[in-house]
Amino acid sequence: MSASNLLSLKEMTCFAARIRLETLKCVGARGFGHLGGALSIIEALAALYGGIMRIDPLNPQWPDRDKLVMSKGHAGPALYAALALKGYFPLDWLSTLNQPGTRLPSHCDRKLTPGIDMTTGSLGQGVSTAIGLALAQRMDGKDRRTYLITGDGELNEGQTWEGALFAPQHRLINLTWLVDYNRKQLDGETKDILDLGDLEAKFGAFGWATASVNGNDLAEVVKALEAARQETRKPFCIVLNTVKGAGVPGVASITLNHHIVFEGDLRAKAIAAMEAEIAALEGATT
Ligand SMILES: Cc1ncc(C[n+]2csc(CCOP(=O)(O)OP(=O)(O)O)c2C)c(N)n1
Repeated sequence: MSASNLLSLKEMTCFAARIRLETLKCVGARGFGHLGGALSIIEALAALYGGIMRIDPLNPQWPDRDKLVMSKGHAGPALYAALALKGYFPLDWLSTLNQPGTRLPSHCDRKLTPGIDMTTGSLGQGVSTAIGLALAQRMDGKDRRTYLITGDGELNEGQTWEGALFAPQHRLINLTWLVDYNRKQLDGETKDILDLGDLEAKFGAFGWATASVNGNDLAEVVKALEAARQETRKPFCIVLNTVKGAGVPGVASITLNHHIVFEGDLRAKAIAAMEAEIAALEGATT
């Protein structure tokens, strides 16, 4: 898929809603999971898999593909939902999340799941591996990009700042780093644990080209990703200002919604609301 295959905003909005619904069903099938931080990055995934990334779902190992490192590997269910909807594997795999024998573990594993480019879960390490992939693409003379998604709490890891220094020095213009600035981490608010302050200014000072957008607004996310693709001098960091639990009020309103029990009324209402939203969206587009 190339940039010319970019979905329209309406199509992408439906795609995002479908990713959100399948994420809810996926975590819902297990009854618990990392739902808050999966929901906050749905728009980023809808944009990336809605035409920004050059990929071929029928050939997940295509050597000329763009790559994604989901460094916040606990958000695997959202990525699995996007991959299943793109046809990398059957949708019914989603109901096997984190169960014995599954191809979909709670954290991303590139040896188990078609379409997963890097194994992640130990926070911070995805920054280094994404830099390695971007460097390798350049050394191979490929005009390809690597996309990296980290959390904001993940930036507590010193390793991330080593990567933030390395990429601009080595002019990794094919690397785009999306920071999910949902302002919460596992056990509280990021500002109370290690305050990141003005992240865009920090990355700018490290030598990155930057954008700071509403990360749950598809149009803004797409615009920033297109700007990243046009950038010719610096790696690009997009600060996604998001809501942990975005798009699902029952989850967003839970103060500590990093890893939650998702069953009963909460699950039923969330899934019904998403199904109604999709029916309305699809009704409006036909
Ligand atoms: C090195 C490491 N330390 C601790 C953890 C446990 N852990 C998993 S998720 C998480 C919080 C991450 O917060 P953030 O990056 O903000 O993720 P988000 O809120 O976007 O889900 C922690 C501490 C881990 N996976 N890896």
